[in-house]
Amino acid sequence: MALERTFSIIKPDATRRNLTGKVTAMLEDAGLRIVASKRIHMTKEQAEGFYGVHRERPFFNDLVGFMISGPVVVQVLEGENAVAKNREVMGATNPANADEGTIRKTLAESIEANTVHGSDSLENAKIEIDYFFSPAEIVG
Ligand code: RTP
Ligand code: MG
Repeated sequence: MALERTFSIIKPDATRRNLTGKVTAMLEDAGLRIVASKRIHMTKEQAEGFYGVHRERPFFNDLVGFMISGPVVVQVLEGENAVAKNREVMGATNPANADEGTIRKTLAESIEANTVHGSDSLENAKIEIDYFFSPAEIVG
């Protein structure tokens, strides 16, 4: 087992419904430690850059619009197999397909307003952490 870091976003649908603490508690209950956290309101340019891999997807403009519709909480999570563990506790992208007990099954509103983002690989985790955090902001 490897100690990993992954990147998480508590999305605008969750901050709007005052669910920051509830989502964070579900991450902690899954064995993940919050080693960095800040509440920000992304600019359009920041969101477009972050989701650059999805630029050609039909949902790209809607997704960027949603992600800048309110504040988000960006976090670095640390733990054994943190990338896979976070994806597991998040549940499937579409909450209708997510397993019982997952964050998205429990809290998400729709396939777009799905409460959380989580890095899908260790390689992307590093890129995404560096996109939002300086090393001094992460305290393990
Ligand atoms: P995420 O990147 O947010 O952790 O989610 P994911 O890997 O499960 O999903 P991904 O395919 O990477 O899509 C990124 C986000 O785009 C929105 N989405 N909307 N309208 C749609 O069909 C659609 N599909 C995806 C969701 O907010 C998804 O989390
Ligand atoms: Mg993704």
